[in-house]
Order: sequence, then C-alpha cells, then structure tokens
Amino acid sequence: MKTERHSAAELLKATSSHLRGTLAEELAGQPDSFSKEASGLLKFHGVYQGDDRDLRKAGAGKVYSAMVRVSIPGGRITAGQYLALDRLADTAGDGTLRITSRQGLQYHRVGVGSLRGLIRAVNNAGLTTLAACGDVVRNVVCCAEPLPGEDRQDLWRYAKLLDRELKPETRAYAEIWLDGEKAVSFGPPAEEAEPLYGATYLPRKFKIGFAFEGDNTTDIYTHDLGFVPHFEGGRLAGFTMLAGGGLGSSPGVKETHPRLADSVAFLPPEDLPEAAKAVVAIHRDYGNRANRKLARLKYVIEEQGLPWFKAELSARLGKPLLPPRPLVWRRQSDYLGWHGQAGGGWFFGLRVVSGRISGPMRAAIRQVATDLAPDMRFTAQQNLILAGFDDLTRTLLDAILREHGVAAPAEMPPVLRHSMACPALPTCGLAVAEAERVLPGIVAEIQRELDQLGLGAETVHLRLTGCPNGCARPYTAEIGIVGQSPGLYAVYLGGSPASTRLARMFRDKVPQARLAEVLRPVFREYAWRRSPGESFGDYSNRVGVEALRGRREEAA
Ligand code: SRM
Ligand code: SF4
Repeated sequence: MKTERHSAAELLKATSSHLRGTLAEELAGQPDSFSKEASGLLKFHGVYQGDDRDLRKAGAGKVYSAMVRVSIPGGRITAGQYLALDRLADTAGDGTLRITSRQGLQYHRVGVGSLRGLIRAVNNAGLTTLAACGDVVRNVVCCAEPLPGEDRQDLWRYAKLLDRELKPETRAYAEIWLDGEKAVSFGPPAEEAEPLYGATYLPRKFKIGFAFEGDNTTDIYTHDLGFVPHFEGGRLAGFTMLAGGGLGSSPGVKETHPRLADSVAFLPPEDLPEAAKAVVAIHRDYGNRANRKLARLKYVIEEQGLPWFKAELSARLGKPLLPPRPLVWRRQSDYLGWHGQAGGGWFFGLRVVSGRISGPMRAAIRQVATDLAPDMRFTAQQNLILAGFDDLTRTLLDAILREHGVAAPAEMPPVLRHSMACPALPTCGLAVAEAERVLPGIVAEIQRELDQLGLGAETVHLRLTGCPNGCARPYTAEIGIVGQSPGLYAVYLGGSPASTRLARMFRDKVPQARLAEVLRPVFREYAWRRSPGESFGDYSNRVGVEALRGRREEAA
C-alpha cells in the first residue's frame, strides 16, 4: 500500500468495524437522513443517500431519500424474482425500476424508513444489494443473450462464480438489514476477517466483465478486469484477461481520463478465480489511497507499467503468464426483437429507453412475467431480454406488448434504439446537466438531421451523461455527449461500433439546443464521403475530430 496520507474515506473504512460504523444505531433512531460517515458506509450496502435536486432548486431545501442498487450478476433473474422486485417499486420506491448499465437494478427516492423492508425483500427474492456500490468488486457483467451455443451458459456460470468469490464476507450486512439472518449471497458461513479485502477494503470501486469475442455487448475494454473466452473443439479452452479499463474522469483533475483495458494474459479456466483475486489484491495493495480520483486500477497500471503488472500477477499466481490471444471484434449488436435461442425456441429483446421501467412498459413486463414466466436478463445497454418462448407464447408476448402500447424495436427510430443515458438529474448528486430526461428530445433532433440526409436507417450508437464520470459509457460510443455544466455538453466522436476505441472530443460547451446543429456538417460529410459500409464512428475516426472541426467552419 502507498504510504502517503490516506484520504478520509480510508479512515472511515478502517474504523468502521467491517462496514458497521453507526449504521445500526442511526437506523434504530428512525432518522430522516444519515450522518455523513454512515452515508459513506451505506454505499457498501448498496444504498446512496441523496436529495431531490428538483426540490432543492425549487427552494424546498434538501429533501433526502436513497437510491438502492440491486446487484444481479450477468443481469439474469427469474420471472418470480422480477415480480418481487417490481412490487417493491411501489412499496418502497418511486414507482419505477431502473435497469443499470451494469445489468443491475435501481430504486430511486426510497425513504429511510423503507430501507430495511426493501433490502429484506430483495434478499428474500434471492438477490442482494451488498457490494452493489462501494470500494469493492461490483456487479459482474456478462453477455446476457441466450444465443445458440452451450458455451454461453458456461460463461454466465463463471460470472456468478466470481461474483460469489469476490463478495465481502462481513456479517455487518446481515446484522443491520436482515436482523442477523444469513444474507443469500454469502455462501459459506461468513468470516469477519475479510481475507481478500482486509479492514480498508479496496482503494476504490472495481469492475469485472465477460464478453464473447466478436460481439462486444458488455464494452469489455471499459472494465478494471475483463475476460474473453476462447473455445477449442467446442470446449472452453481458457480466457484472455484484459485489465486497466475505466471511463471516469474528474473535471479539474487533469491526470484523470478514460482508458481502455490492455490484453494481459491467457488463462486456463481453472485459474480464473485465483487470477481475478490476484488482480483485485494488486489493486488493494497498490491503488492510490491518498487521492480517490486517482485510485482506479487503470492508474496503477499506467504508473507502474504493464510489464510490472504482468510480473506482479505472475508472482502472485506462482507461475509464468501465457501470452494473451489476439481478439477480433465486429459490431456491438443489441439483440432487440425476436431471435432463435440456445436449445430451440425464441428470445425477445425489449428496448427500455434509458433502462427506466415505468408506466405502460412496467405494466406490460409485469403481465409478461406473471402470465408467461420467461427467463429475464437485463443487458449492459439497459435493455431487457425475455427468454424461453415457443411459437405460441411468442404470439402471446407480442399481443401483451401491443395491448400496452409498447413499441416494437423495429418501429423505433434507430438513434433512440441504440442510445443510452445515465439517470443524472434529479437523483444523481454529481450531475451537472440533464441526461435521461432530455435523451428523447436530443435523439429526435439528431434522427431528424440523419433522416434529411437519407441516413435515417443508419445504426449510430449515441450515449449521453450528465457529467464526465461516464456512467452510460459515452467515451466508447460513436457519438458521446457529456454534460459539462447546466445545459452545456461536450460532444465526442469516433468511438467504434464495437466499443473498442475511445471517442475524442469534437466540440465542448455546446448548448443542448444546438447539439443536432453542430453535428449537421459532420453528418453531411459522412453522407457524401464515407466508404461503402463505413460506420459513422469509423468515418469520424478516420477523418479525425480536428479535421471535422475545421470543416464545420467551411460548412457554416
Ligand atoms: Fe456510475 C457514480 C449511476 C455505471 C462511473 N454512478 C455514480 C452515482 C452513484 C453518483 C454518486 O456517486 O453519487 C450514480 C447514481 C445516479 C442515480 O441517480 O442513480 C451512478 N453508474 C450509475 C448507473 C446507474 C448509470 C446507468 O445509466 O445505468 C450505473 C450503475 C451500474 C451498476 O449497476 O453498478 C453506473 N458508472 C457506471 C459506469 C459504466 C460501467 O461500469 O460499465 C461508469 C464508467 C466506468 C468506470 O467505472 O470507470 C461509472 N459512476 C462512475 C464514476 C466515475 C468513477 C471514476 O473512476 O472516476 C462515479 C463517481 C464516483 O465513483 O465517485 C459514478
Ligand atoms: Fe451521475 Fe455523472 Fe454518473 Fe450521470 S455520469 S449518473 S450524472 S455520476
């Protein structure tokens, strides 16, 4: 561990008695809100205290509530679990469910008085909020599509395995929220020692993802640690390990920046859990504990170098590392609409704009879950896959969606279909601009520009966030729009359709109302000068943002 003066967050963890702090005492007092220290620890339990920014702006002062995040490895749940989660949106939340960009689920505006009931109910449904946030390994993501090929199932099992192996072992969660009952995710009896995390846990959050080569539905280069399986003769031969990805950048801290992961090594399947633990332990031991802005694994690798990282990993595993295998990527498909499923039958990809399940969409999904009991999977694009249909139940699903007026993906304008936005205002305490709430308007204007140029059917991945933290992964999109201050956004171009390249800043401080307008000359150029089959992201990258900026002036 580094020896500089540790941040206040480190002291809080160290003195928390494995994430207990004063949480139980404060909860017993039935408060309206938690102390600063308790709210810092709450994150490890999957709870973020915040206030409604709309109400604050309207002069109502700080009206506190909580965001609660459910961790769902690979995004997979049963219809029964979904129905249990759905009920909680009314009893404890604001009537909505929010699929996250890491296949989890969030409740917003949860009152302090509803927290314990909500968390108990989540655990009763066989899920947990433990480690959904905080300085620990977060929800492990994994391609959710049940495409033909048994290997897809296996990959999810590995994601579940890592999720289980890397969960904190403290009993604090069970004690505080479940009255001492064993939390479902703990597996074997919990030890207080926290053998992996120790008393101070990790210097910062740590994210793990799995993706199939070719189809990068989980943005595999953006995780602290990524695994891409390789198959030989139809059997899993091992994984290429990637490390050091991450997208957050903090305004005013120039050393912070988005970074794509490096290829590190090829691992036989049996080495996966130990290798993952070893990388987490490297982060634990070398991550920056003085400055949280620089505390991600990506900065350890940048500072120490990739050769050092490989040598350290090899030493911890007690064997030489095999070289990583080359990886080839195509596009990032969305798997919306109907697709053939592994083992026969069908699955349906339902588009959930910004992951927000509410109103008629929520009623439709509830009816589908009740009547047809499909297998359900949240995707890293904030969508929902409903799986396990035969020809009859397929027509029933279509009918339920039609009855509730839920748009079929094919009817959706392409930019909206391929967009993502983070929650931003009013619930996110870090938002400096709108995102989810303004997404439909922004994409409609951009779609109009594309339509006018005959590009209306093009697939263009657009992602919007309310600040530079990058929660909807804008920096790997073909068009990334990042809030800089109220109503003003930076526009990034040149990410690849397979999310394997970082976009670069094209313009900054663009007023929301002018976003489509500043893209117009670029779209026009793209329509005239692209190579056959060239995607918008590849075109912008080939020409370069500097050149595109210059030609803007010519076109104006
Ligand atoms: Fe995030 C903080 C929402 C995925 C980078 N993120 C937050 C908080 C908790 C705000 C806060 O700290 O006060 C946001 C809660 C808003 C709200 O009202 O709900 C928030 N992040 C989200 C979600 C819900 C966005 C979404 O559109 O779905 C995603 C939850 C995923 C999950 O289930 O775990 C979410 N966040 C991401 C991702 C994308 C990913 O992981 O694939 C990133 C970029 C990748 C990365 O981590 O580098 C991301 N979130 C951040 C950061 C910047 C971290 C950094 O390294 O600097 C913050 C700020 C922080 O941690 O201090 C942040
Ligand atoms: Fe909040 Fe910023 Fe993340 Fe959006 S990108 S949810 S505004 S932290």
